[in-house]
Amino acid sequence: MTAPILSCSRRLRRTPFSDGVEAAGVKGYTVYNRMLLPTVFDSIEADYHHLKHHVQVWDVSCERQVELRGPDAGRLMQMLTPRDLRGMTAGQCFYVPIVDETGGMLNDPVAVKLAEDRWWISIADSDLLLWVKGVAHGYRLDVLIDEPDVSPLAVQGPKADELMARVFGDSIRDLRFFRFSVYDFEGCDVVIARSGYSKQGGFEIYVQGSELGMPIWTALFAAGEDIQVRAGCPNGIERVEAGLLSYGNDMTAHNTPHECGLGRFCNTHTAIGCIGRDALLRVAKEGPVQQIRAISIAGDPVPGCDRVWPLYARDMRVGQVTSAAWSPDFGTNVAIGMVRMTHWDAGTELRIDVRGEDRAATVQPAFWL
Ligand code: THG
Repeated sequence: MTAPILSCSRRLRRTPFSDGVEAAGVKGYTVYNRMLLPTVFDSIEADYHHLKHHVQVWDVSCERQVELRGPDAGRLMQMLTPRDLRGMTAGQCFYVPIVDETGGMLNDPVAVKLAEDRWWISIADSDLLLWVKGVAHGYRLDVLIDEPDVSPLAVQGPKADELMARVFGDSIRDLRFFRFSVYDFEGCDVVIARSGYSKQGGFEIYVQGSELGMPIWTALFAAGEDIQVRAGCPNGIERVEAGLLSYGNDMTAHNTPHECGLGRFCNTHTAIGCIGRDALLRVAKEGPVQQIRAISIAGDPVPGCDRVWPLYARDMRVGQVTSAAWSPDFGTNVAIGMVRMTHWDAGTELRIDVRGEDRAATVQPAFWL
């Protein structure tokens, strides 16, 4: 039987770079924020090796921006997250858990502070715009909220600095991690941050205006021919090795930031105004009873993880794996799971049900990258 296809229509949005992605031979997509997100070009393993040795250009337009504009923009931003934003200056990016009134995770975006009264929330895969608009309306805040025509294009890999310097000038080498600045591209101002959904280093270009998309895409490929630049995408192996979480897969609104291992991005005591603050103060005092862990799975390469794989200690359910892949560099299956407190210590040996197949799984002391 051949695999079913995914039918595309206008509801499944193309991006400003879709023509380039298709010309580069994209072999698979997922849907993210109702937009196309490539998942594979050559093979996931070949893409992985290339990402770790060269440089790739990723169409991550699906990381949509929720823009906050107006006198109450900063106040609203702090209502959304338990991370204390008082020390954040314009030019900085913060990875911020977004929580509801129960402390449940609604999204795990990157907040971009453009100015005191202007922010972008670079969202993961959930309809955060609706929550933000609802909060602003309910509290009668003086702020405008919309999804602007901004599409991130990531440049990731060890040669990212070299490629970006060729297109945007040598000064981009001085940009610090999770900072952004404005650079010139053919007379247009472009916001570029040193960030991205890999641990290989690189940048994210926030392309403002769809018509600027293909010119920037084409310029990057023209400039990087001799350094093996390729079209790529967030890599399913590398991001698990790195422990980069995927909202909707590794956590949902049923999880607190502490369960997700995002306690280091929470300052719940000082994040005055955060909607989930009281709920989080309660759970932070007790501590979570389950938490995200790196997990190895023994045996042959596992299939793609398209559903929860239950974790057991003998016959007792103690957690679940939600992302997994064969790691060529580490010679084992790497995975991200949520494990109950009684069994989350490093070295704990568990069993996992991989689509009906019983395998050995081990809780790891840390992620691999
Ligand atoms: N970049 C931008 N927007 C995004 C993502 C991105 N939106 C969707 C999704 N990715 C949001 N999720 C993440 C998850 C992890 C990180 C960024 C966004 C990340 N984490 C680093 C880490 O955990 O090591 C660094 C965090 C830090 O030190 O502040 O980068 O990738 N624009």
